[in-house]
Amino acid sequence: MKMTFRWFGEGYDSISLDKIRQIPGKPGIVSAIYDVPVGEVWPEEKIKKLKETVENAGLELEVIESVNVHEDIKLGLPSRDRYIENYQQTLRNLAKFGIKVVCYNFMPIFDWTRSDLAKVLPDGSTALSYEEEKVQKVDPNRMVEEVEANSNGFELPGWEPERLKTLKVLFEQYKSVDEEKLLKNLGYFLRAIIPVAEEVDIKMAIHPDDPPWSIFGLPRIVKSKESLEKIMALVDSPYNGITLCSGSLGANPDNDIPALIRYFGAKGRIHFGHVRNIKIHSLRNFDESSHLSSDGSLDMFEIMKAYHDIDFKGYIRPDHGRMIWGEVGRPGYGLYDRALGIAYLNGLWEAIGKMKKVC
Ligand code: DNO
Ligand code: MN
Repeated sequence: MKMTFRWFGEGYDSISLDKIRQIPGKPGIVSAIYDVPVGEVWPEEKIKKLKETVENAGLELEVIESVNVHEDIKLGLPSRDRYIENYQQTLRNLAKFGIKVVCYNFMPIFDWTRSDLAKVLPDGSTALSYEEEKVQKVDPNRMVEEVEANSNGFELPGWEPERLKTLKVLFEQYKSVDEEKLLKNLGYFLRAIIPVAEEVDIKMAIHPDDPPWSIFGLPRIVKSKESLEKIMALVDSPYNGITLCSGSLGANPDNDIPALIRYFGAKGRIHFGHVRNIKIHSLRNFDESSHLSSDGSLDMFEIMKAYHDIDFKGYIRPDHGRMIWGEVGRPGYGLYDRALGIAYLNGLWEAIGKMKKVC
């Protein structure tokens, strides 16, 4: 297992690499390029600069999260071929700089969705939270305004103003795309992308839908064991893999996270693990909690044990964290709680390994 930490890049993240380097175990960096419009090729010079910035700080960059997929690809429009070619070229460019894993998602229009970006928890910390009633009642356009107003001036991944400007048109276009069609469009994309990924040795890792059920009437196809199985079957190659996000999939209690890790891990299909906890209050209502098992609904020991048992050699990162100790920053991506998450996950990992030697 290689522990990592998401960093949004110079000018996009208030946390410096110097601080990340001081987290116990010195995690690797997971990052992306944000000033290239979705669908365009990531130029070599920009990738080189990112790589050098990370390495000059004494850290490693082997994982990209995310190379976003243009909506025309998800919608299956004729223009998709041009964007797919660009995506192939981006992979080739990334490979030249030692990138090993590319995370992406196939969620229509929105990346993750929450009803509250700063819900005050009983201990005074704030966290991202999801209440089904609030989300389903809201007009998605209003939601965009609220996200912008509450994001502390940061541009949140998946909520880029650029993309959101065209919201109405997008909703109209998705009227003719059901889950079956969306899966077909993913298949079309993967059949073009995976051969390139194989050629340049980059593992593709799809991130589950967050939350893992339909919102705003949009189709969702990455939400359960069955749906992941279908996606894996679209192109039968280890390069067609998964970012197993415990907090996303785990929001549906029917998804048994340790079992999913064992199942897809044994097939060599998990390349990236997002390990975070959530507290489920009732069906489709949850808060993001600290990573600690007893603070949430997921058993982090069982999750880390499953990774240990499959001898996981891929990358892991704490996912979102709460805002604690007065930190102000990008919702979900503060330094302190994620660093605590790393210390805890590393602690579990060490204990699991040492217990195995004793027994
Ligand atoms: C949610 C987060 C997401 C993720 C993207 C990946 O659990 O990890 O923001 O980064 O959806 O494309
Ligand atoms: Mn995640």
